[in-house]
Amino acid sequence: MPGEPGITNHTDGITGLWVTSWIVLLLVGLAVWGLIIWSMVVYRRRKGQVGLPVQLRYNMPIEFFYTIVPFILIIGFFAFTAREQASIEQPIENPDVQIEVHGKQWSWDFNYLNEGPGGEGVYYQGIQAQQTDESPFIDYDALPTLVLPVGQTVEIILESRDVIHSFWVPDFLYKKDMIPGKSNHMYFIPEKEGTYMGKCAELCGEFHSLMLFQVEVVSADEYEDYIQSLADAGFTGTIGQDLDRNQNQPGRDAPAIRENE
Ligand SMILES: [Cu+2]
Repeated sequence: MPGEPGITNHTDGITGLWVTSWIVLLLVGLAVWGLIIWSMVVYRRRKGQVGLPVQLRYNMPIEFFYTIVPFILIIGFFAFTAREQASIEQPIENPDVQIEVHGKQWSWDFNYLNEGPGGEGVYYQGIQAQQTDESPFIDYDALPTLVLPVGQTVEIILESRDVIHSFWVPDFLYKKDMIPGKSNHMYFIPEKEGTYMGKCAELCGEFHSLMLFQVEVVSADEYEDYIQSLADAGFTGTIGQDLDRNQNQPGRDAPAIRENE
């Protein structure tokens, strides 16, 4: 459902599409419901009437009308959706921040590319949500956290280490699958500082429901501090495909052959 305006540079357009579609569809619904009720009342069986009413068919003007109008509506919905999606999917050249997100049963790894000492990247390895005995039954402090700088262009590269997952931040009004052996991309500008919940949106095994994370959109300074804290903790470089469960994906080198055998 539409939330606060201006969460990312895409959310207002998506909200507009959603709200406008509902208004149009409710108007169609009101017309249809109105006509149904009207015909039920006006043409109801009256006292003393027997047999079937006059049977009518082949009213060309009406049939033409109820074929053409839905067709125009469908074309309209398609065109506006395609336009919105094309603008969302438009790659951002040279994004300010490039983050590789690996989905894994049942958590997330984040590689902040070209950051940290020497630009070799810093990384964060998440663990699956920890359950607790009391409400809210999840230890939010232990959730993997993706940190993004507000107002900067972001590219998220989506990868999977095992099965299909889906990267979903509900407040961003967009989700995309993470498929083993294939890289997917998301491009956006986070425009409002805050903490947003994220989750896996593709049933991926026993603890799919605990495959949660948080997104923290922070100021540029706080973002740099966070990157520095990862570097200080020794999480430099990136963690890549060597942790993937399947090492025989298309486009990957064949497994190394051990010598002396
Ligand atoms: Cu998953």
